[in-house]
Amino acid sequence: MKEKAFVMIKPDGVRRGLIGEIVSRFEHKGLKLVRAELKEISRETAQTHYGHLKDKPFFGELVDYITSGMVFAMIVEGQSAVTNSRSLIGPTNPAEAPPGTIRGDYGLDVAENVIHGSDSLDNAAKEIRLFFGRV
Ligand code: RTP
Repeated sequence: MKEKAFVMIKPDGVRRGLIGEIVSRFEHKGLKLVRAELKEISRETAQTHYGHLKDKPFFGELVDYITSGMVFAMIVEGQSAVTNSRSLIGPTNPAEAPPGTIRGDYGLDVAENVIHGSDSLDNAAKEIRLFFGRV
């Protein structure tokens, strides 16, 4: 089934020059980049995006990190785009992410873990609206 997923290369990934490498992994998999923007996000957007984590002790640091530089926000489209994006990305903690996944190959730190991908179709729709407005 053709779906749209929201994917975002976080500021550490952008700073380290990983945009091209990461986009090509999605393209090689067969997911199509249908919208993309390099931008800074406001603290308000970051707080909304990570609202489900607002009671965590690391919430303040997470908002600082995600607003610390440009992010590369993307909409990828294709068959089971949400599930397929998550499997390309790998588990939250790069230490547990297998080699071959983006976090497994490019991350070391559970907080600064290079990339975000929506975890459900519902959240994908919400995140696309939050970052791109109506598309
Ligand atoms: P994301 O939303 O960024 O794709 O990550 P996720 O679903 O794999 O993980 P989630 O539990 O929603 O956590 C969101 C982001 O918070 C940061 N984090 N820091 N310091 C910590 O222990 C910690 N745990 C999570 C990571 O940047 C994680 O991706």
